[in-house]
Amino acid sequence: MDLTDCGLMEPGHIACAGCGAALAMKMVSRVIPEETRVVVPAGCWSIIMGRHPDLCVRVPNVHTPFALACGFATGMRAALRRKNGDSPVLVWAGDGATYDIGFGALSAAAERNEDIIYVCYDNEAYMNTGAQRSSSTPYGAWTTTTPDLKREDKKDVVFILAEHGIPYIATASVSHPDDLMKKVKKALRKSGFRFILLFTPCPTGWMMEESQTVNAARLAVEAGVFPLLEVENGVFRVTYEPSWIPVERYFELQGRFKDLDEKGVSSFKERLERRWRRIRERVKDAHL
Ligand SMILES: Cc1ncc(C[n+]2csc(CCOP(=O)(O)OP(=O)(O)O)c2C)c(N)n1
Ligand code: SF4
Ligand SMILES: [Mg+2]
Repeated sequence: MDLTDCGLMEPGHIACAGCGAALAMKMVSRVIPEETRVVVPAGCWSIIMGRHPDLCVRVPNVHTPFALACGFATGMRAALRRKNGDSPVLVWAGDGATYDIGFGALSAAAERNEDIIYVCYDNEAYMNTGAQRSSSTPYGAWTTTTPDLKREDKKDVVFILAEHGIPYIATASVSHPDDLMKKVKKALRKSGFRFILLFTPCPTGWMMEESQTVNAARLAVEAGVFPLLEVENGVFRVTYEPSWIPVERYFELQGRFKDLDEKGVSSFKERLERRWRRIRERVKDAHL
């Protein structure tokens, strides 16, 4: 990847140094057309985007409350269609907005198969308000609302959305930019409700060196913690086979897992194996 190519993003922005969500937008903005309407529910990106006219991405964008993003995008796409416009409408939402507070509206828009692209930048907590747990936060992670570490699993939003039978779901990571951009391009070529989950480490909330963002994302993929997948009309495909490095190498980089003891690490590994068994089952089903 040519790191000097910022796509539609301006060279400066006000995210924390090493922000994975800012890096992800840099990649996405290299492939979306300039006329893409971007809908941003509350989250770090409400701030990062900047104030008109000093926006850090050269796209028309609108800020909405959490629960309104999908409804707003639906109406905007309908209005554009009436005007014979073919511009894509893209929701750019955090995990809190996606997995929790906006989930009802997301499910409804997916069920109606609205013609929008929904991208969730997943940093696994409510970062803009100080790292509170979301249902995307993984088991064993420290957040300000799980001082004794989270005891529940990360919600599997890919499986849930797959049950909606939407045309396209993909997961991608900032550690694999070509794969990420390829999947966004593929989503742009399709119509109907498209969902992309982007793994975007947050050095601030994960208590990690800001230089380690891409490294952490890569280790998450190689340890199988963040599977790279595509689901087309309910059919699962693993797009990258992890090398199965020990999950401890991923944990080591971050402060949020530092209190997870041996028993906790074994439990994390068991959960991971269970998750992959479910993925493999779905891939196998696709070949029956
Ligand atoms: C209904 C509602 N509840 C709470 C808030 C406060 N709030 C603003 S941003 C935010 C965090 C959003 O988290 P996420 O969607 O994961 O995005 P991130 O901040 O991590 O980028 C919260 C809780 C709000 N704006 N609206
Ligand atoms: S808190 Fe995290 S997600 Fe938010 S701007 Fe900083 S690094 Fe990015
Ligand atoms: Mg978040």
